[in-house]
Amino acid sequence: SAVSPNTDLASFHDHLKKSTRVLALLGAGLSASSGLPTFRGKGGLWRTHDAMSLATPEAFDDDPALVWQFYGHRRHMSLNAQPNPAHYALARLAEKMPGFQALSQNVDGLSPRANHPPGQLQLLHGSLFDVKCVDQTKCGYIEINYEDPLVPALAMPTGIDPTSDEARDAAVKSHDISDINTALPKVETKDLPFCPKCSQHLLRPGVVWFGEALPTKVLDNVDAYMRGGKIDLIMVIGTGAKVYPASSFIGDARELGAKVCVVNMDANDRPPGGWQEGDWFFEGDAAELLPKMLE
Ligand code: BJW
Repeated sequence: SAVSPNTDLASFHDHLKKSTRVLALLGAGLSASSGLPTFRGKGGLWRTHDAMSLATPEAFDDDPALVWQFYGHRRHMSLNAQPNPAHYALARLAEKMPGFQALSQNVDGLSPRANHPPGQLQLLHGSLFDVKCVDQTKCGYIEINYEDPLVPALAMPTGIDPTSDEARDAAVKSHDISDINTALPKVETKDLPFCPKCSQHLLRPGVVWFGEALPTKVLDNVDAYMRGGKIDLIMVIGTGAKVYPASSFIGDARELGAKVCVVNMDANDRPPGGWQEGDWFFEGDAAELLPKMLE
């Protein structure tokens, strides 16, 4: 489009100062400088494992061991990562501004660990540390669990990241190039975590997979916020904004009057529908930019 975004920090500060109702849509780029890979970025998480092949209920039905190894690895990396200055800056904004809500697509637990007030943080895609029975209709068991490994079988004995270059090189070296999972130890279904309540079904990560609905309570909270009147600003931070329904909240906020401010390493990652008059774009690492933007 002919519209190009504003890149001037002073005008953003002026607008933020006048704002009382502000949203932030958060994505994997927020946690990138904490050392957690993004989904679709360079060297991304799913370079050797296709997103669609692991983050779906069908994948879990087909090969629960592979999917649990993937999530066991993600839990391990997240627990060993630290919140960065952007997580803390957003948590401080929430403390200062009661009308600020962060809508996070991240499941890594870093915003909660930066003491972001829980009432002002909606975890759209759940959490790696919620663990639940696959049968949420009859059984309904759910627990919060930070054990690492969750069960002994999910310990990675070699310490090799199954999605790493190292693992890929090992697979290539073993001439088993067709099977990039070579570096993964074989895990039997019986050694995976089972539900302690019904003793019948496997436990699964409490995240939202493709084709699944977002948590009802979270969607209700977002709805209630959107019904609360005019919105001054939505910040779109470190997300490709390609995954529905999270991405649709940007347009919803625009319709309620919000100006859009994108913070991203990649200038090609525009908001859905493109730039509009009055948008801001700040290019770079969220961990460096957010503290300056929100101070
Ligand atoms: C930096 C940075 C730095 C890097 N600083 N920036 C066709 C059309 C439209 C929709 C659909 C369709 N086909 C299917 C759908 C629906 C589907 C969907 O949207 N698919 C699209 C891919 C097309 N959506 C769903 O299925 C959703 N459910 C649903 O629709 O339900 C309907 C329903 C209703 C009622 C009953 C039943 C069903 C569910 C979506 C769930 C998404 N889940 C995942 C996995 C979560 C668990 C896990 O973590 O494994 O969520 S997918 C994955 O994508 C994850 C992320 O939260 C999400 C978003 O990714 P994100 O955060 O944007 O990451 P990246 O990597 O894409 O981007 C990183 C960005 O950061 C980049 O821009 C970088 O440049 C930037 N960056 N370093 C600043 N330092």
